[in-house]
Amino acid sequence: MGIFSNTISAGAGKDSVHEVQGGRGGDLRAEEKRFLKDNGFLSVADYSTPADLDELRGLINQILNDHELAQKTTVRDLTGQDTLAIREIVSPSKLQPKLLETRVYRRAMAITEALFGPGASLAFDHIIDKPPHNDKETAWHQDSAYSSMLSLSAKRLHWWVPIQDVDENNGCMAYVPGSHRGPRVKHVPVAPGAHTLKIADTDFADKAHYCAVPAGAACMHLPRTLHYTGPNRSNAPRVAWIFQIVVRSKIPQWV
Ligand SMILES: O=C(O)CCC(=O)C(=O)O
Repeated sequence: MGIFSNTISAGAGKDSVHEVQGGRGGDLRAEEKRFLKDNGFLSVADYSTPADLDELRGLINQILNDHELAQKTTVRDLTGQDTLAIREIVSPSKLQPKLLETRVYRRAMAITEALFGPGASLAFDHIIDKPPHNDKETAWHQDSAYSSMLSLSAKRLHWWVPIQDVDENNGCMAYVPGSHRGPRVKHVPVAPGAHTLKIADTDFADKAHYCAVPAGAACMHLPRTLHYTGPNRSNAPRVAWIFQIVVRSKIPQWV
């Protein structure tokens, strides 16, 4: 795959190669790759151009404003209660396939293929919406806790793209550096009968690195990286589109 500084090439497992002009290229810089490999996460502040962000925001807001959303896809509360304090909208790209044509997504495909090789595809996506003045946290967890397949198919990169600025006050991503190299930790449901999992013993939390980033930035992590987002104490919703990209392989590889 050809990667040029101002051009994205993302074959995405198809024969055709899409190209997008503008913005940063379709590959990480050498120091970013090193950081991701060593720490199991990376945030890229200059990921989107203003036009890229407008494109993404428009599509996400269309979904959020759809009053019949709950009839079209699974909408659930990640707190395990029925308050929608942390609203998860499952598979938004099935509701709005144009999400997969955005420059934000195509650049992510190109970057994932540049890291792991050709044949990247979408494994899962969701939107997480934390309403304002909200004391609920997305508990510490590893994505690999949700499926042993996720540990085995380790050529995966999990992307988190906020559509507003984020910091510790409104629930930015926090990661424990180096945790991608550790074991899969024991998880328990966040509430009795809940789908969402958490790690009960969070001694490691004081080692966390909080990624305060602007709207349209990209945070990314590996399947075993320990991560968390805090409460949204701001006056505005905190919304992120999250997508997991996989290059299927029998051979695990951590980057
Ligand atoms: O947005 C959030 O609150 C949590 C996101 C998360 O846990 C993830 O992307 O795996």
